[in-house]
Amino acid sequence: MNDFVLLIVALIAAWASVVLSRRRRGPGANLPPGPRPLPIVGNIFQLSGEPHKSLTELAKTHGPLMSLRLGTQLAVVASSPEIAAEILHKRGHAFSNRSIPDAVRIHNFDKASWNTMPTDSAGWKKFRRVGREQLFSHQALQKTEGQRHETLRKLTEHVRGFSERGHVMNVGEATFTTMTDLVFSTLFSINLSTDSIGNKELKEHVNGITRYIGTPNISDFYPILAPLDLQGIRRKIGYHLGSLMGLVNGLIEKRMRQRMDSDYKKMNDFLDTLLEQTHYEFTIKEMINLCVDITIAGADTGAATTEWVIVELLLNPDKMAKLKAELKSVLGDKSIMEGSDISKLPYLQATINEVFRFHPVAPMLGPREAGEDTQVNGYTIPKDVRIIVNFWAITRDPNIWENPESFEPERFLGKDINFEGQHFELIPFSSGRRICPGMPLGSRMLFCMVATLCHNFDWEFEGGTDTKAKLHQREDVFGLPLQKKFPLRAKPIKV
Ligand code: HEM
Ligand SMILES: *[C@@H]1O[C@H](CO)[C@@H](O)[C@H](O)[C@H]1NC(C)=O
Ligand SMILES: *[C@@H]1O[C@H](CO)[C@@H](O)[C@H](O)[C@H]1NC(C)=O
Ligand SMILES: CC(=O)N[C@H]1CO[C@H](CO)[C@@H](O)[C@@H]1O
Repeated sequence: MNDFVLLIVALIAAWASVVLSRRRRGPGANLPPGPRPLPIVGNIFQLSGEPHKSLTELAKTHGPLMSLRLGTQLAVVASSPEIAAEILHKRGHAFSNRSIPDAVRIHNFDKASWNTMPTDSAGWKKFRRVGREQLFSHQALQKTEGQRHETLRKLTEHVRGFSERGHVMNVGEATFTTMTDLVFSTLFSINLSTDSIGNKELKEHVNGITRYIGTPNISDFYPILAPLDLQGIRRKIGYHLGSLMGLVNGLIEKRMRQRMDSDYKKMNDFLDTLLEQTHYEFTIKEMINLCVDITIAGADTGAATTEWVIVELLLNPDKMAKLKAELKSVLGDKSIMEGSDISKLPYLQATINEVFRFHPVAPMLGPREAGEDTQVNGYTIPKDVRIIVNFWAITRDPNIWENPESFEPERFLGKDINFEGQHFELIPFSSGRRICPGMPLGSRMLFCMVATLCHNFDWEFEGGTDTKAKLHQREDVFGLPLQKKFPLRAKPIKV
């Protein structure tokens, strides 16, 4: 963070800090322990540009439930499976609202977005219901199997092009295109061709939004300064969000015009379902937000996870060989995997579990807020406090995982652990009321993308087996999702 800006901010905010901290930390407050806050700035300087890692370090000293002061804001951080279960599950109701980053308070998006509405609002319940019924249920997923097959076929064609030319490719870009293609074909029956300009634009907007949303920032630490938008984050997000909303709005309007034609042939996709208005009754604004929400939440997360899987398999050729052997024996000549194959592929499942542990794309899940004063582990968490479940700390805890710093899919073989939210040592999609609704679709697509890329191609890092090429492969950049610092560039070789 820019120290100069922070200094100015600190001075302006001084009075607020004093007033608020008197009110919040009054006598009788029984807050969880935590690092001593400095006057005014609190513990901000103890967070680096990689807050998930700094918080993991702090928890080693202060324990799995600690409190921090970030500017004038109080935050409570959970860093163990037991405390995560208390917060997400046992006392889930009290902690189910989002703490909304200042950055998304724009275009009124936060008022009607799936990701930010309170769980007891009619809007959130409606979004949740339409998602469950039309996109993520077993039945809905069966209906869209063909679309996934088609996007995977396009991915294979795209990669084959590179292999035939002997070219290196950017793997994350291809997986991102595949995920957005899937989202757009499922929602709007639209074909994004693998290299069209529209897709570049889309990626720019989605990345522009996700890169800034996850980052803690001054406006969040000092809400009274938020209107000033000192770092310009809200403006940047606003531009990208506005563009994405405009794009989706255009698609909806076009469809509405088409539907007025007497010879309109029903598409029977998600958008048609929304427009039928039979039992959901969405406003146009809600439809736009819903589709934008799904695009933002769905495309990057799945794409980044797939990229991490390929990176780890390239760094661990023996694991890649094991996976390829399993794929060969189960899929044989079939080049594109289907959802129903997943259960026959235990090593693939173990590999994906290990990547969810080793490279969780949402290392601190989604930020929450305490709805009322709540007792957790003998401490009182006051109303309105920001709640962070630091899943990253859980993934790196040697008391839970043997050799947490090494990539070992084998640790999951024969173990009854899955990522669906019942095992709190592995919660990449979170758990409880607000668990990622896209998990059934996201995980299925992830399995199929990884299998398709590994079954049909051998891969080589750009620069070959040179160790320098491998050196920085595991470095990440904080954001939502947690992305690779240097994009994976690798050469596919058709098998
Ligand atoms: C590997 C893929 C994915 C991962 C790891 C992931 C993870 C997460 C996490 C950790 C949350 C926050 C939950 C919480 O607050 O506790 C979340 C929320 C959400 N995800 Fe996902 N997600 C993935 C894919 C998807 C996909 C494919 C979709 C949709 C097509 C999706 C839609 C959403 C939505 C709408 C929310 C907001 C839910 C709410 O606030 O109520 N996600 N996801
Ligand atoms: C998308 O393109 C494929 C061929 O690449 C075609 O078979 C399919 O019908 C197209 N879908 C739509 C909705 O245009
Ligand atoms: C969530 O937020 C809404 C609206 O601000 C509020 O009415 C509700 O009490 C909150 N619920 C919880 C559990 O925090
Ligand atoms: C802690 C912090 O200041 N995070 C980010 C705030 O936003 C800027 C971009 O505007 C980032 O560069 C900072 O890392």
